[in-house]
Amino acid sequence: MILVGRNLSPFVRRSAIVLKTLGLDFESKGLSTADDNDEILKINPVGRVPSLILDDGETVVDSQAIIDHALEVGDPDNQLLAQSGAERRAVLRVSAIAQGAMEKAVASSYERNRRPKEKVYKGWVEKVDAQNASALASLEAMVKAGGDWIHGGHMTLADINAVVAHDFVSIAEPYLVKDDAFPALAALSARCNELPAFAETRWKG
Ligand SMILES: N[C@@H](CCC(=O)N[C@@H](CS)C(=O)NCC(=O)O)C(=O)O
Repeated sequence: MILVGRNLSPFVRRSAIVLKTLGLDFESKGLSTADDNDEILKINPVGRVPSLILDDGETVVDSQAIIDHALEVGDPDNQLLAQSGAERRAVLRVSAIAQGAMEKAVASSYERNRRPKEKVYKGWVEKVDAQNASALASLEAMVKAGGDWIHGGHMTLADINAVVAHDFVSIAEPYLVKDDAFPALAALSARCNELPAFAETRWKG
C-alpha cells in the first residue's frame, strides 16, 4: 500500500499512525499540496491528501475512509475503536473534536500563508483560531478527566487524534499552545511521541 501525502498534514499523519499502530505495511509517497498539485489531482480528484493506494490499485480517499479501512482489515478486536455503544460514541466524539481542531488549524494556516499579505482577513483568522482554542480546551479537559488514556485502559483513536491535533497546532499555530496552555494534552503528546508509530511520523521540517 502507498500512503500519499506528507506527515506535516495532520490527516496524513493520523492515517500513518493508525496504519503503523495496527502493523499494516505501507510505503509513503510524500507529495505536497503546495508543490505537487497535478500529481495529487490524478490520485484524488479533489486534489487533497491523504489517499491510500491499495495493493490492487484501488484508491481510498480521505483520512476517515483510510482509517475505516485500516480498522476493518487490521483491528479485529476493536482495540482502537469499540464496535458499538457508548464507548464507541465517546471515542468518536473526541476524534471529531480533534478533527475539528485540525481543520481549523489548516484553515488558519491557509488564510495566513497562502494569500497575498494584503488579502489576509485578520477577523477570520481570529475566528478560526478561537474555534481551535475552544476545541483544544475541550480535549485538554477530556485528557485530564481520563486516566493514562482518554477512554478505557488502552490507547484508542481518541488519543491518536488528540495528539495529532495538538502536534499540528504546535507547528501551524504555535501561539495557541504557548505558555503551557494545554499541559495535560502536551503530556499525552510527549508520552505518545515515544511510541514508534508517533515518533516515525513526527514532522521534522
Ligand atoms: N477531510 C480530509 C481533509 C484533507 C485535507 O484537507 N488535506 C489538506 C492537507 S492538510 C489538503 O490536501 N489541502 C489541499 C487543498 O485543500 O487544496 C481528510 O480527512 O483527509
